[in-house]
Amino acid sequence: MAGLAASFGSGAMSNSMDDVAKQAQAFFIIGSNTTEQHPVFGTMLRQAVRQRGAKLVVADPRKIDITEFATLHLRHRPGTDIALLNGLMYIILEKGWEDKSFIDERTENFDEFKAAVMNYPPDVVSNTTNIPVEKLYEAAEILAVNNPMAVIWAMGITQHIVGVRNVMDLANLQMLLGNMGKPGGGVNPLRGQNNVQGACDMGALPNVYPAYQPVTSPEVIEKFAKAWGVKTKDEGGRVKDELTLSDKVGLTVTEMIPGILDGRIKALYIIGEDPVMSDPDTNHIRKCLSSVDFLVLQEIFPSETAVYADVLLPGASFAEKTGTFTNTERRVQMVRQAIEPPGDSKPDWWILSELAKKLMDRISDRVQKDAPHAGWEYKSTSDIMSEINAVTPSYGGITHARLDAGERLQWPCLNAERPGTPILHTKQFTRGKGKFMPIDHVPPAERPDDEYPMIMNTGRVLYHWHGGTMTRRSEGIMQVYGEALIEVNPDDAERIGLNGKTHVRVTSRRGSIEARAWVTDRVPPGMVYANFHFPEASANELTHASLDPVSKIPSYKITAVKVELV
Ligand SMILES: Nc1nc2c(c(=O)[nH]1)N[C@H]1C(S)=C(S)[C@@H](COP(=O)(O)OP(=O)(O)OC[C@H]3O[C@@H](n4cnc5c(=O)[nH]c(N)nc54)[C@H](O)[C@@H]3O)O[C@H]1N2
Ligand SMILES: Nc1nc2c(c(=O)[nH]1)N[C@H]1C(S)=C(S)[C@@H](COP(=O)(O)OP(=O)(O)OC[C@H]3O[C@@H](n4cnc5c(=O)[nH]c(N)nc54)[C@H](O)[C@@H]3O)O[C@H]1N2
Ligand SMILES: [Mo]
Repeated sequence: MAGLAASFGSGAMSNSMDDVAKQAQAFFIIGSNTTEQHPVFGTMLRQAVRQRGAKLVVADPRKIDITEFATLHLRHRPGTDIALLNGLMYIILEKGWEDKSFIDERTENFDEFKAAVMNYPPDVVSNTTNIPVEKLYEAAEILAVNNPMAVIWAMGITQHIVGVRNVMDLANLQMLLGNMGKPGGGVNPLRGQNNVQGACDMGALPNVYPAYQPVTSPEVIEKFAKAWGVKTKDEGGRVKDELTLSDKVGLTVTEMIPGILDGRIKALYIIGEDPVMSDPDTNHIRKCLSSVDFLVLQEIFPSETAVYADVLLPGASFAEKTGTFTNTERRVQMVRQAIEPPGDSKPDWWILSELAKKLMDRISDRVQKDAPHAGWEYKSTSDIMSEINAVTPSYGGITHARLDAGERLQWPCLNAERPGTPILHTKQFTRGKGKFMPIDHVPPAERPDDEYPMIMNTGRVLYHWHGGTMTRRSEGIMQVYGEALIEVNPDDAERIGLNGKTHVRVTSRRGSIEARAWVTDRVPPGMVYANFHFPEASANELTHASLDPVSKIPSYKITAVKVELV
């Protein structure tokens, strides 16, 4: 079933927030600052712990707010999640806590996986992770005997050179314990941007069309060529390459921008991203953006990136347009226009269609105008939804009319008669049997040394949103959190002589920032934590563009730095 193709690949939650919060006997939150970054779900989880006694294990180097509710907090070294997980699975196997019938009936490759895990006995793991052996046993027991147990993660797991391996190892854990395909269990990555799930579902990825249909597949190319009226054969019936849709896998953002300096990218069209704030190694980004021949930026506010744009296109904000967002649990939700867009600004889909039509004029000889979805002639977003229904199997039955009537739909929803799918993999995995993967620990790309002896971890705070283009415009928010703060452990504060002084300078191999220190044991000794909400002290001046080889996500969470008094 093509619609199910997006299991681990697309990174949607296998379960729903509701069933996880109401039915899990235990939660394993690993690398998610849930109460600050997903406050609604965070509240549901806190209630589950307080009101019905669900157990909670948090694995996070920082003492984030949710650890106050935790049965157990594992404060491991950043970048050692695989060692930690393998260590927990070693203990689960040693104690015979694995779900033998699930493993037999629903999975394969168990023996190879087990052999890899056997290299992670508790004492070795304790050394790598800095977690005492007793705590490893305690955690393994909580996670294994409380069934079902839901795994929940976010960027603390994925933003590493081993991001994909981390996720695979979490899938191993859930298969080992038989926690897949049932309410209260599952693998639950919390997606970040309000519609990042929808963007991925619609093929805003370099390798797939909507619903994760590969751009390299001849049948898929044929299907979309037919829908869009792209002639794949010339008059003589010969297949002509330049007439077909491309079967080449494109570049990720983290490849495009450096690609400018290699001459691979000549022009950029950026919609709703602020790479000067959000991409790693800002100096390098500035250099790339200064060298690109032509840059179009579609934004709702002037951003740090706007300085580099040749053309600015004013987009309308979420409150000024109608359409759908798809959230982290694959639920498609209507967003209705509440106010008129100011000035000349227009909804992003409208700008994009007008641009596309102008480009289409130049290739009109290659387009069959009577094809069902040729020509970008949308009058509203419900026209776009009709096209989505036709070419995107998992969204086949998700229409504006059904959503308007109050139906709550989670994909896959193959047709108008079906109700949607709250839980994936109930009977089998997308590929049939779930495959255990042997995964080994790999040290981070950058490690502390004599010159840069500390680690900088980065992320967000409750009050701000990424580059802060939106939240720094809100007076109330600025009153509560009006400048970048760098979390510094009290031991380190004393060592660098912060006593009475307020500001620190944090320097990496790529840059330096100065900001006020927040002396707190939220961070362990040897680690500082910085955000990227303020241009005058953005963590990304310091980060590096080491990427996960598969997902190409930057390793934002581990940068070697030195910390000094200003
Ligand atoms: N208020 C607010 N909410 C947001 C956002 C925002 O900007 N502001 N952004 C949204 C977006 S796009 C996203 S992607 C999400 C991000 O949501 P999160 O991923 O929850 O946010 P981060 O701040 O990146 O924090 C990740 C957590 O991982 C921990 N961590 C760091 N290194 C490691 C490690 O090596 N191993 C483990 N296990 N943990 C580690 C950090 O201490 C932190 O608690 O938030 C979304 N929600
Ligand atoms: N150091 C470090 N860096 C990180 C991360 C980290 O944890 N650490 N996290 C990374 C992650 S997970 C993410 S998601 C990125 C986020 O990085 P970005 O996506 O670059 O940041 P945002 O601020 O969410 O959005 C960019 C712009 O979109 C504009 N915008 C808002 N709504 C609309 C709209 O409707 N239409 C248009 N056209 N524009 C709009 C906003 O004004 C904003 O300037 O940052 C990444 N960078
Ligand atoms: Mo994100």
